[in-house]
Amino acid sequence: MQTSKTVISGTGLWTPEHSISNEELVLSYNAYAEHYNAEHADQIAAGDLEAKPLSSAEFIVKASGIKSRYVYVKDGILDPARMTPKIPLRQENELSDQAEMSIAAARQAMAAANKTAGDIDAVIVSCAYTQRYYPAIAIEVQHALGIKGFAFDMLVACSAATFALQRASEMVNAGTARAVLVINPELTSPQNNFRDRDSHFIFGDVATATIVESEATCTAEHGYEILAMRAETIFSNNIRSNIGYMLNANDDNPFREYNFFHQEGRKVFKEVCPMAAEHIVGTLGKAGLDVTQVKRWWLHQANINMNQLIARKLLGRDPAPEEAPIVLDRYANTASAGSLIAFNLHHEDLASGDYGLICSFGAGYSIGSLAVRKR
Ligand code: CO8
Repeated sequence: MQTSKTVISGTGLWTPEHSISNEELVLSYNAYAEHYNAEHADQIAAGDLEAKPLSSAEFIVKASGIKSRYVYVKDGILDPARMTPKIPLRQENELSDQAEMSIAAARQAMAAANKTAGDIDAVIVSCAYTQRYYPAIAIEVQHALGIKGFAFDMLVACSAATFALQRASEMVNAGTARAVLVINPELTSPQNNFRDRDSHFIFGDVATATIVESEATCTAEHGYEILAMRAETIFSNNIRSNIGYMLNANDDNPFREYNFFHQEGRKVFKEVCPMAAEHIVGTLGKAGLDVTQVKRWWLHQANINMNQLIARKLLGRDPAPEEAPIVLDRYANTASAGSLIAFNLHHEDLASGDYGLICSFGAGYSIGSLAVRKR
C-alpha cells in the first residue's frame, strides 16, 4: 500500500470526428490487394512473389472485436493508391498535430479536476510515438496552456499511459509537483500499415488526459485514490516498429514493411494474457485486495478475446459488461489510451469506497497497472 495518498482527479477524452468502419477498410484494402496481384501476376505465377491475401470484415470482428476506429485524418487512408492518411505538413510556427489533440483532452481533464494552469507543476506527454524528437510535445502543450514548471515526453508503447500515471503519482508524493497533467495523444494511423492484411484493422487515433494530485488538494467530484501501482517490462521482439532517426544513415527506406508496426499477433496473445493476469493479481495483493473486491476493471483495449481470457483467468467466469467495459469495438486499439478511454467513459457511476483496477499491456513487452478506490 502507498504511504501518502495521490488521486486521479480528472480525465479528458478527445475523439476524432472521422471514423472508418471495417467494411470501408476492407473494401479499400481488397481493391489495393487485387490491383497489386494483377500488376504482379507474372511474378506471382512464377513463385517469385507472394500474392496479397484478401481481408474480411467478419474475420476482423471475430478475431479482435473491432467494428470501427476513429482517425485523425481520413483523407488518403481508403485510397488504394495511397493507403495512409494525408496530413498537411505544419510549419514550425504552427501548433503541432499531437499538441492540438493533447490540448483538447487536457482542457477536459483540468475542468473535471477543478484545476487551472496555475495549480499544475508538470506535464507528461506519454504515448507510443511522438511526431518529432524535440522540442518535446509536452513543452509545447505546457506553453500553450500557460503551465509553469516542467514538461517532458515519454514513450512506452501500449503502457505509456499507466507508466506515466505512476511517475506522476511519484512526483506528487516526492513533492516535486503539486499536480501533474498526463496526456496520451495516440496518433497511430501514420504508422499503421494499411497495406498489411494482418494488421490494417488494428489501430485507431485518440487522446486521453488525466490529472494526478495529492488527496489534500483534490476538490473533484469523482476522485480516485491510488492504492497501489506496478510497472513491469519483459523484452520481446514480437511487437516492433523500426521507424527512427537512423534510417537516413542506414540508407533504408522508411516505407519498408518492417519500419511500420508489425507483430507476431498469435504469440503476443498467448504470452501476454497470462503475464497480465498474474501482474494484476500482484498489484491487487500490494493494495491488500483480492479480485472479488474489484467493482470495475478498466482493461487495456487491444482485443476483446484477450480481455475475456484475462477476465476469466481472474474471476473464473465471464465478466458482466459493466464490470469490464469494452470500448475497442468503436475505438479499436488506441495503443496506451485504451484503458483510460474505458476509465473516462465508465467511472462516474461507482460509489464512494468502490475499488477498481486500470491495466495496460503490449509492446516491450510492458505491463502497467493501478489499483484505485473511489473517494
Ligand atoms: N482477414 C481475413 N483473414 C485474416 C485476416 C484478415 N484481415 N488476418 C488474418 N487472417 C487469417 C490468417 O491468415 C489465418 O489464416 P490461416 O488459419 O489459414 O493461417 C487466420 O485468419 C487466423 O489468423 P491469426 O492466427 O493471425 O488470427 P488471430 O485469431 O490470432 O487474430 C490478432 C489476429 C487479432 C492480431 C490477434 O492475434 C491479436 O489480437 N493478438 C494480440 C495483439 C496485441 O495485443 N498486440 C499488441 C499490439 S499494440 C502494441 O503493443 C503497440 C502499440 C503501438 C501502436 C501502433 C501504431 C500503429
